[in-house]
Amino acid sequence: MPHQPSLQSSRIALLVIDVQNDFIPGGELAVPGGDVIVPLINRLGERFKQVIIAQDWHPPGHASFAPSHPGRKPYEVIQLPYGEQTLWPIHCVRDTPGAQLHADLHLPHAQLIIRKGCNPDIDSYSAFKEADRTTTTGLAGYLKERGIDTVYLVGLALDFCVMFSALDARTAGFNTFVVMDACRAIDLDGSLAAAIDRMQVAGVNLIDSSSLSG
Ligand code: VGL
Ligand code: ZN
Repeated sequence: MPHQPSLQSSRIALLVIDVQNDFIPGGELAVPGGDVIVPLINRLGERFKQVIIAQDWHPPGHASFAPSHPGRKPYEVIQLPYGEQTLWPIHCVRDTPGAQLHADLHLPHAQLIIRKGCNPDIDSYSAFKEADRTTTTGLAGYLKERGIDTVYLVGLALDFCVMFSALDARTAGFNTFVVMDACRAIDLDGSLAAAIDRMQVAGVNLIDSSSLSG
C-alpha cells in the first residue's frame, strides 16, 4: 500500500458519494446502515483540506427507474443502448427531498458538489464517467487542475456508486482509497463481494478509518 501523506495535503481529496435521503433508511432506495456512517464521514471530513460531494440527481422519468419501462420491476436488469442497466425504484429525482443531502451531513468546507445521472437516457453510478463510459462529468479534470493526485472515497452505496467512482478514479491515474467503514452496500445478488474483488484487482486500496494517519 502506498505511503499516506497528511490528509491536510492539498494533493489529497475526500470524495463523499451520494449521502442523500433516498439512500438512507426510510428513503426510496434505502441502503442498510446508510445513516450510521454520517457521523464518521463528518469527522473524517474535518481532517481533509479538500472535500468534494457527489449527488445522484435524476430528471423525472430517468432511464434507470423501473417505472420508465412498462412491465419491468425494480432490480431487474435490462439492456439499454450502452449495455446492461439495473432498474431501480424512483429515487433522487432532482430538486426533491429524497435527492437532498442527509440533513446531518456537515461538510461546510466542501468546495464542489458534483451532480450526476442528470442525462435522462444514461445512468451514472460513477462521479467521473456516465454509464455510456464516454461522457465525463469533468471531475477528473477538476481534480487534476487543482494538483490532486490522491482520493479517498466514502459514502453510498459501496457496491455501486462508490465502487464505480473508485474504479474510474484509478483508471484516471489517482491513488485511490476506499474507507470501508465509512461506506455501506446495497448487496444485490452478491454485488458486495464482487465489488470488493473488482476494486482489489484494479489496485484500489481498501482501508479502515482507523488506519488513516495525519
Ligand atoms: C446508486 C443505484 C442507483 C448509488 C445510485 O448511489 O450507489 N445506486 N443510483
Ligand atoms: Zn441513481
